[in-house]
Amino acid sequence: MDERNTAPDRDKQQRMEQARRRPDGTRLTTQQGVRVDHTDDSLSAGARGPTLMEDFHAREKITHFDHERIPERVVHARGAGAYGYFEPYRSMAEYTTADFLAEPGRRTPVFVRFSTVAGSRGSADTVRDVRGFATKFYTRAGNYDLVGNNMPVFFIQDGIKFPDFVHAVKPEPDREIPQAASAHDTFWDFVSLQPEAMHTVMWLMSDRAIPRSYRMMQGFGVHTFRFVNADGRGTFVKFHWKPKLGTHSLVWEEAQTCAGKDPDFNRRDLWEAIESGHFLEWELGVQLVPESDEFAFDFDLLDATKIIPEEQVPVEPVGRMVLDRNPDNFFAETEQVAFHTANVVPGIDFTNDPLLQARNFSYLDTQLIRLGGPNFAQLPVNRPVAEVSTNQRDGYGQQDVHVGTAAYSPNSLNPGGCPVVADDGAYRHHAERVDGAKIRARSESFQDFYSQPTLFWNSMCDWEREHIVAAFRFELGKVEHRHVRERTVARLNAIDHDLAVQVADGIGVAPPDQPEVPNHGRSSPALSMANSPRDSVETRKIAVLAADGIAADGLRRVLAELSERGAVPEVLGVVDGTVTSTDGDDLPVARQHGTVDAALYDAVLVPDGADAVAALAADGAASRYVLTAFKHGKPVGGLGAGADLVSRLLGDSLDGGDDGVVLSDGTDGFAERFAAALARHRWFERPLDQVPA
Ligand code: HDE
Repeated sequence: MDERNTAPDRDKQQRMEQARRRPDGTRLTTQQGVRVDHTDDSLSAGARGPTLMEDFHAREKITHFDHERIPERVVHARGAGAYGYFEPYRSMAEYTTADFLAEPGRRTPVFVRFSTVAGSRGSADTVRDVRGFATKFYTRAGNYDLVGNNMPVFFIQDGIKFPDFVHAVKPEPDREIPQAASAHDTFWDFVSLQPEAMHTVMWLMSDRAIPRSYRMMQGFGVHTFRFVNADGRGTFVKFHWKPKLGTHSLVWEEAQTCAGKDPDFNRRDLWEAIESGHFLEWELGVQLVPESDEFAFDFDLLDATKIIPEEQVPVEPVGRMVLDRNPDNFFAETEQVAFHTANVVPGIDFTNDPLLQARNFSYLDTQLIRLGGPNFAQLPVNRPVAEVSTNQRDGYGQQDVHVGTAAYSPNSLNPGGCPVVADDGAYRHHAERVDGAKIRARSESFQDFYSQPTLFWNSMCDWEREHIVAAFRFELGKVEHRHVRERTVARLNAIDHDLAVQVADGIGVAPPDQPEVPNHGRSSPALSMANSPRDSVETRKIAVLAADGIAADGLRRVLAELSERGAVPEVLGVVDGTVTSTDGDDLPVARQHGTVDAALYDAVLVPDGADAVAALAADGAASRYVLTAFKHGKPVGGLGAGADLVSRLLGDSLDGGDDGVVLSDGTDGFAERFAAALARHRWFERPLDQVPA
């Protein structure tokens, strides 16, 4: 292997290794390294007497415990992270001096944290919310943080509105209800009064807000950033992460079931994928806009509530990111990782986007309280692989022992006057010319709030629209104040009349008579998840229903073939343990089906075996697997007697034919057909209302 390509990666993990503490072969000690032989009873004056102050072991143990918690993140409290690397396909030197983008194939270590936004640290993963997608690149020129989301736009245009927005979406302050949900009055009150929010609200009501997996969601830098090349030439840039497995989501009913049956659904999926060697992969792409085109669009590049449609400026592939290592300790790494939009490296600069400018203040500020002082950059997960040499000293939790007398610049007392202020490789701010009167006002160029929400709506396919309307009805149906429902419908009418009427009909509000403005009719196919790649079964989970009397022989071959293609079948028993097989060789059960749910799987398969199928047919919960999987658009498979049961359960729903329901008498060719169905992800075209589940 090319040493040059792996060295920085090895560096980060080697450095982490110095911090890792393993229990292997150790003896229990105090923090001072004094060995302890008894940790079950306090030191006391007699067996029934008072505990003694001098019990330093008990005091240290309890004191440390008392201080174990730190404040959770004020937003994005719930998250999960992983390490990996980024490698460019090509050099971007024409546009940027960014060292980590300079050389094809050169790996830069990364740590990524995915998160929800509104919920507390212990909230469920599958709530309707934006997902954070924050990447720390440990580059040789310093840490670069790309702190993005899974949606390309944001609710507000100016960071000064962020506290208002977050207060509106967080649980209502008198009763602290609801947890991790936007379906309540204060959220809808705020966004309907703040029409700049409507574009992101459309994304939030779409299935993008309930990703199937972190591995199957896009990431966006959201703001327009700036590349700067060696000649000092700037180029506007928008960052995109495209998942190798395509962009796929749950449906709302499943998301709600997951929140109860497995609140850690996305976190577990991330962990298990890496542990099983199914590493996560995204392609980094950029939309590049020359500075001369700054005003070439009918929106402002500095407005974070706008996208640049991909059909207008294509996304150019730059490189790929692979996540291949789980953290060793959630708190030390995932909780203490500190991202900051102002962590930039030479070649990457900001724009005057007023949302970004506020973020450049907020992230450093928030870490000071969250991580308890100014030395959090020394924590193992945050330490750069680049050399660090500052004149900053002392502070809580200082880890470094700075040698020498002069902690200032310039000095002549340290050897060579170090640390010297050097030109080579230094960060240089782009010399953008700025001139203006001090005013507190929103730019005129930020005032079009509706064209892009309309573009988004127009770009959705039928089932995406149905899901959006259902989401609005659910959320607004939870809003107590009628005038808030009505005002929201009025806002929707400025996006699309049909959308407004459909939502109004579902929430008991009078539908608007006529459109507020005609729909402009433009669309952007890249926005529809229906156009995302659907060609892989990798890590797709199949619930295989089992009971005594299963025909395991053919089934084993089918499951082996599906596993070879990368799918993950799991045998769910009516009872746990093993099920007896018609071939006499018992089949191990992964778990009892009541401990999980069809919502946690991508497909359901009912195997052959008359006795087994009779037992499944008599078990209402097992039948529900077939019915709800079908209702949620998933592939359903049946072999032999299992195929008969599926036909019976789905009855009339199958009349028009359904390629997502794969039924077969024998096992020949079954795995291939089932895999093709699985790769497509969902059949949302099904007439779902007729399904009795
Ligand atoms: Fe954040 N945001 N944000 N945000 N944000 C935080 O920083 C903030 C915004 C995003 O996994 C906080 O360390 C302001 C946009 C992610 O650790 C805080 C504004 C985008 C994460 C903060 C925004 C994001 C955060 C809370 C408006 C997408 C999680 C804890 C000006 C581009 C990072 C922390 C992680 C976290 C402030 C808007 C993404 C308080 C003031 C837009 C992914 O600093």
